[in-house]
Amino acid sequence: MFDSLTNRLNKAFKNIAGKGKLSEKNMDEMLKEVRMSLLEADVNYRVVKDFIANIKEKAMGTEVLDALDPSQMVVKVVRDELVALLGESETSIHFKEEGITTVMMVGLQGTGKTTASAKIANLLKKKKDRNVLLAACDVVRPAAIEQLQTLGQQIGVEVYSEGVEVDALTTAKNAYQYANDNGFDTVLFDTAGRLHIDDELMQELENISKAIKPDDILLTVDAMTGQDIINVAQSFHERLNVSGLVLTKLDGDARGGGILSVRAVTNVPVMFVGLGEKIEDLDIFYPDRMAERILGMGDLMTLIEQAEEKMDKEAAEKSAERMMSGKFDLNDMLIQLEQVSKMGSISKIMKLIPGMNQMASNMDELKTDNKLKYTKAMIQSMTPYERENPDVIRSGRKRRIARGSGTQVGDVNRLISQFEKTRQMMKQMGKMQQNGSMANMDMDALANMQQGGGATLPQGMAPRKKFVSKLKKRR
Ligand SMILES: Nc1nc2c(ncn2[C@@H]2O[C@H](COP(=O)(O)OP(=O)(O)OP(=O)(O)O)[C@@H](O)[C@H]2O)c(=O)[nH]1
Ligand SMILES: [Mg+2]
Repeated sequence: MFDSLTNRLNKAFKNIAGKGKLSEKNMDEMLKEVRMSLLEADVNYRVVKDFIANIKEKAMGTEVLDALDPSQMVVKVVRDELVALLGESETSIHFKEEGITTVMMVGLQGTGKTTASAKIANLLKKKKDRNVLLAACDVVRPAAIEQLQTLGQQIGVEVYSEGVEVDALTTAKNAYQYANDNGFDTVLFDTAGRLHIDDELMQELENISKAIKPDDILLTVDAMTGQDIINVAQSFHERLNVSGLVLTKLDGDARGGGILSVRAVTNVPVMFVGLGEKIEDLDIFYPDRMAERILGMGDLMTLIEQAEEKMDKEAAEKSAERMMSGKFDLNDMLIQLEQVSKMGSISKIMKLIPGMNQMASNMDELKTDNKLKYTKAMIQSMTPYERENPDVIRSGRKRRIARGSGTQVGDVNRLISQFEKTRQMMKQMGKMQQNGSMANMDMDALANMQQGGGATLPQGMAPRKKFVSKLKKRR
C-alpha cells in the first residue's frame, strides 16, 4: 500500500537529514519533493497546494529552525499535517443511547456496500457487543439478497429480507419493525447500487433515509477510482448528508490519492477502510496511524491489535508463563511460530514495525515465509520426547530430523542454537520480571531474536508428511 509515496517521501526527508540548521533553500527543495510525491500519488492538486503552504508556514517557524535536529522536526510537522488532512481523530458510528441504532449503506455499484455491511456488522457484534440485524434492501440485483444472506450466515448475524417482490422502502421499514419486536439494538441497511449517480437511485435512498432517519449514512467508495472519489462523495453528500465514508479496496490502491484528498475536499470523515475481500479485512480508520504508515514510521498500535486478535490468547498466555519460568521447550517455540504464521507473512508484519519498513521491502518475502515453514517442519519432525528435551538431540537424531523436514543438519544445528539463545533470553526476562530490572538483559540474544534466527533453507523442498506421522510412535 502506497509504497512509492512512502519511498519518495522518505527520500525527501533524507535529503535534509543531518543538515544541521536548515536554510530556506534546503526547505524549499524538500517541500518540492513532497509536493511532487503527493501529485504523483494522485492527490488533488488544491489539497496539495494547501498542504504544502501549511507545512511551509509551520516549518519556517523558529520552533523548527532552532531545534536541535531540524529535519526531525520537519518530519513531525509533515506528520501532524498529514493527520490533520486525514481527519485528526477517528470517527465512530453514532450509537443511540437508547433504542435502535440504524446505519444505512449507500454507494455506486460494486464499490463494496454489501461486503462492508457484513464486515461492519461483524465488527460491531464482536468488538462492541451489539445485537445486529442486517436488512437486505437491494431488491434491484437479483443475487444481492442471497449474497447478504451468505455473508450473514458466515458471521452469525440474522438477515431480514422480503424477497425482490417487495420494494426497498417497505423492506427497510419492516426490517426496523422486526428489529424492534425482536430485541435488536442495531440495524444495517444494505441498499442497491447504480453504475452512475442517477435520480432514481437518489430518490429511493432519500425515501429510505426519510423513513428510518438513520443515525449514520455510510458511503462506500472504491479507493482504486482515485480522485473520482471526490465527485462521487460530493454528489451523494449533497443529497443524503453522508456521515461517514468507507474506503474500500485499499489493498489494491497503490497510490493513495483518494484517501488523502477525500476528507479535505468533502469534509466527510473516513470511518472504515476495506483491505481485502475477507470479513476480517476491515479496519477502523485512525488518521494518525494512517499518516505514520504513509510516512513509513510503521504502525505499532495496529500491529499490537492484530497480534492480540489473531493469537490464540490462552495458548499464548500459558506458553508465556512457561517461558518466563524457564520451562521453554521446542513445543513452546512451535506454538510461537504458529502464532506468527497466523498473523500473516513476516514481511507484512515487519512493515508495521517502526524502522523495519525499508528492510521489509528489500526482503524476499517468500524466503522468509519459507524459513518459518521449514523451522516448523523441523520441530514437527522431532519426536514429542525430543521436543520436550532438546538436549537429547545429537548427531543421529539431527540427521533424521533433517531428512524428515527436507533440510540439512546445519539447519537443525542453527535451529537448536537459536532455541538455546531464546531459552536463555526467556530465563533472563523471567528474572527481569521478578526483580523489575532491564540491567541483566543479554542484548546479543535479544538482537538475535529480533533478527529471527533459525534455518537458512534450501528452496523447493517440502517437509515429508509420511515421515512426521511415523514419529509419533518413536520416543
Ligand atoms: N480487494 C478487495 N475487494 C473488495 C473489498 N470490498 C469489497 N470487495 C469486492 O468487491 C466486489 C463487490 O463488492 P460488493 O460488496 O458486492 O459491492 P456492492 O457495492 O454491494 O455491489 P452492488 O450491490 O452490485 O452495488 C466483491 O467481489 C467484493 O469481494 C476490499 O476492501 N478489497
Ligand atoms: Mg451489494
